[in-house]
Amino acid sequence: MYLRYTMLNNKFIVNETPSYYKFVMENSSEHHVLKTNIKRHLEQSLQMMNTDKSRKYIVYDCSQANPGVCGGWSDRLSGILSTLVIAILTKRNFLIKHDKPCLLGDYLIPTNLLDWRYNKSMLINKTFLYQDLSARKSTTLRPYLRGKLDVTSYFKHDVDFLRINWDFTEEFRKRPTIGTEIPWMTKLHYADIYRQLFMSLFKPSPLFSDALNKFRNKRRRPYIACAHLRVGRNPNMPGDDPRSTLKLNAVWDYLNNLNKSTYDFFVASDAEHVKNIARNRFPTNIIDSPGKITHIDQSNGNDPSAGFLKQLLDFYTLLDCDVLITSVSGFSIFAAYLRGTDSGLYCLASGGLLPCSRYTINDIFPGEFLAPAI
Ligand SMILES: Nc1nc2c(ncn2[C@@H]2O[C@H](COP(=O)(O)OP(=O)(O)O)[C@@H](O)[C@H]2O)c(=O)[nH]1
Ligand SMILES: [Mg+2]
Repeated sequence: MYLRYTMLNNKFIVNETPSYYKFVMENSSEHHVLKTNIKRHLEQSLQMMNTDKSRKYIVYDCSQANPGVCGGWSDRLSGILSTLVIAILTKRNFLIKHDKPCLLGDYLIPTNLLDWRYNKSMLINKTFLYQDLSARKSTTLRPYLRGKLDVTSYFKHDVDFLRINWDFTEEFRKRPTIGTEIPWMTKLHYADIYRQLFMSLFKPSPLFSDALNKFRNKRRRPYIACAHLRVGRNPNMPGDDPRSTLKLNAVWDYLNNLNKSTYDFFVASDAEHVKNIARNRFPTNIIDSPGKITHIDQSNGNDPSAGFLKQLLDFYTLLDCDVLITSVSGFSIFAAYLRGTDSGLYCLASGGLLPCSRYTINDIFPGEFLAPAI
């Protein structure tokens, strides 16, 4: 994540970036002790599940077999975290069943910490139930999550499939026993939880690595400045909610002031017209990912798998940028979290462009990105 590709004699070589040094500095302080602890605790939680012989399962479900929305990429990552924590609390194995719109495992595969892949043969001779707990459908579950009622009694089947698109961290933190059940949950900011979670669960599949490398080979300059500009309802996403207008000129002015012989530009967006403006303004600096912009929950006539791949390429690219401009979106917020550094991070707020941090981004972009306010 902290490697940079530089052109030398027409070949790309890999260097360490300024953000790498920032990373080393951040990791050489008290920060490091805390983060090492998180990593250890999270790994312990995952390994404990690996050795659990109860043969009972909690499965994050975003599958075509069951009804209900999964939401976009950040909704899914929130749901995966909440479901994983429920599995830890109920001492069950954790799995992911994701084939909407395509198999997650085609693009992201497990690390050696936890094999989360679901296989339907595990249902033989088992009782199972699917529950849609997305959107506002989790009211009954919540007292169990916050420890008012015994959470193990809520899940009565050998295999419980859950569709969740919220982060329930605030509920889990209300459990009087959470300090011993899941110590890392009590201490960390969302940014650190999600970064550790993502790195512990996922790595690119060979297919996705190839796609990432092809895309990275488009790089021509040593630095890359990126923006994620989420517009909301637009011809690419007709089913989406409308959002307030972005101050795009602030972004173009910022990019225009960078040294164009040393920076590539990458503008990710849910709206083609925004990308077109960027292409027209910076025709020689822009690089782009292949495929049509597609919401992963509403394909709008596009090839859903190609749309899923494009959004994942866009997301991974945002994690590697020397400059990252974010906008009001879970997609942006998660990119800021997982990037693991605040170096070159900006938030396109209602008043314009602000330097920001992965620890303040939720305050700058208020809204129900992780959990509902109720
Ligand atoms: N390819 C692509 N898709 C995007 C981009 N921004 C949003 N999307 C699509 O919109 C979905 C919604 O994203 P989500 O993470 O839920 O963020 P939010 O709805 O903006 O809070 C993503 O999963 C993508 O399918 C983008 O920059 N590139
Ligand atoms: Mg969303």
